[in-house]
Amino acid sequence: MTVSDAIAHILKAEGVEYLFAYPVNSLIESAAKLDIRTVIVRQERIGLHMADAISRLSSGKKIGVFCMQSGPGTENAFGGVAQAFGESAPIVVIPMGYARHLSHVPPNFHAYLNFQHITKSCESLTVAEAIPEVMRRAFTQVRNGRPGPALVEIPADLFGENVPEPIQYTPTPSVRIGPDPDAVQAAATALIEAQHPVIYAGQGVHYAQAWPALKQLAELLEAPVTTSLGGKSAFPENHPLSLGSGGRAIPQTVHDFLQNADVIFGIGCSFTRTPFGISFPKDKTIIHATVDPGDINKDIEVTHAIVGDADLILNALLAEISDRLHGTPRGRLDTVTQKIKTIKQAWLNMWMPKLKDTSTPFSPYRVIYDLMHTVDPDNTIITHDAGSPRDQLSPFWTATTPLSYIGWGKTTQLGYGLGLAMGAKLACPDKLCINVWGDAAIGFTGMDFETAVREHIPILSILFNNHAMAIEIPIMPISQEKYHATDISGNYAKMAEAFGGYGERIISSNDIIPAIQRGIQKTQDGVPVLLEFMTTKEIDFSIC
Ligand SMILES: Cc1ncc(C[n+]2csc(CCOP(=O)(O)OP(=O)(O)O)c2C)c(N)n1
Ligand SMILES: [Mg+2]
Repeated sequence: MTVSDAIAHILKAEGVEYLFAYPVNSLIESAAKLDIRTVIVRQERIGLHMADAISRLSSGKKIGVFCMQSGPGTENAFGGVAQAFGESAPIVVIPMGYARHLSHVPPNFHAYLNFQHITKSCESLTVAEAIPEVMRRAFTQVRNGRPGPALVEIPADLFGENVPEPIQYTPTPSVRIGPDPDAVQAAATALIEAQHPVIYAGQGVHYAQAWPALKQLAELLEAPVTTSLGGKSAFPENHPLSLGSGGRAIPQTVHDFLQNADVIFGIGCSFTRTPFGISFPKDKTIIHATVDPGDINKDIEVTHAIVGDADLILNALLAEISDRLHGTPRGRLDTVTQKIKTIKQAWLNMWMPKLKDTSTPFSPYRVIYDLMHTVDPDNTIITHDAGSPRDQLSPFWTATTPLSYIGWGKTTQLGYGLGLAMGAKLACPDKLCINVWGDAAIGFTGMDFETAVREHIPILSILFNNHAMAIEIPIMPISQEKYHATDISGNYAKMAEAFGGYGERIISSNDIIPAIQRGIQKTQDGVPVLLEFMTTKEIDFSIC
């Protein structure tokens, strides 16, 4: 069996259903032989983003895989791998390398050398018979500990070489790390003694599928819960204890409760300092629970640290705290939830003029509000893009069920959302999968709307077209005045139609809801939809 066929067999054994790819890479043919569905994209980034969504939406149980050619294909994939690394997404990337006699000859691009800093593991195959162990190492890395991309480069001359049969390959395990009992005791004491605890959940809760345990602990402690963008939807945002999520823009509730907190309990999070996440107030008792010891004291000084799987940690804390409280909450619920309700209502009232804007062009906030009240949130998966659409969507979107929101922002590549929505639709065909983006973002990856059409991936794409990079206007006044540096243009509804999808341009606020309803119907008929909303150059964000 050739190396290429052996890899396909290993992918099959690992439960891989899709191979996202861009030619040339002989794995494409080998995968198709074994009925692994190949999805050919229009540029490498999108294939990586789709693979990323497959992994995220299965909590890392199904691994997204992408392959591409040597040289340009591998060079062009850099952004997608870097984004997956930034977001700790567990994907396997299989570039073809130059033939071994050329691998180290300049200026040939060597994946092994160049992807070291944006992968969890990075290896180049040197002899054919090593392929089972090389793949075993890669899959073990993506399935265990902190997730991240694993890269296996296959030099072009090795793809066709023979691997001794039978191939010895056992699918790799996923092992949960349990917490130190002493650390659990200390954290339980701090949480019970806290007068104003706040729980901050990261995407580790999604990967551990620790949603029920998180809810139980919050209810037992009667503690409000916020999340990172990556953790958004880990806790139902329609729950009376939900504060909403934290990104660059945050609901007032997140700000006020964190300022007044005495103890902040971060679960399944890295506490990474980023402009696209919460800035935590100083002088708080911090309990940091993470799967990666490398996170501890990285950005924020912690009082108590617990290392392990989020579900095991939460269950250990639940057992301990429940024991100490004799299984019953202490009667704080009404006070806490009433305070959340009051702050939330005042904040929403302040934003209502924008959320219900009737002007022409209308505010993007109006589209978000109408979208949220038109879709069935429990059966929707939504993602933002970089820039204003993220900061407009994330504070106001109420994510009700786990993994119904794909949040990101450790790095913020314009155009990431489209591939995520497409991958989400493949992973969850019965859900309405939406990406919300601006006209700058579509400039990066919009061509892959054609992939959605060709591959029958009926997503709902919501575009805010304001013919500008509005968010940059305040910081580029001279270049804008002299050379129109923040102006951009395009008719993207026509583009969607030209690709064979459904496109509609919406100019009046009265047409927003009917257009969304038409769009949803089209997706149910199997047609990808792009709704192009002509919006204001809105740059007011909920930055508290
Ligand atoms: C690949 C990449 N390059 C540059 C940026 C910086 N950036 C963030 S948002 C933005 C402009 C966003 O414009 P648009 O999507 O049209 O939203 P608007 O502000 O107009 O609502 C830019 C240039 C980025 N996030 N990603
Ligand atoms: Mg714009």
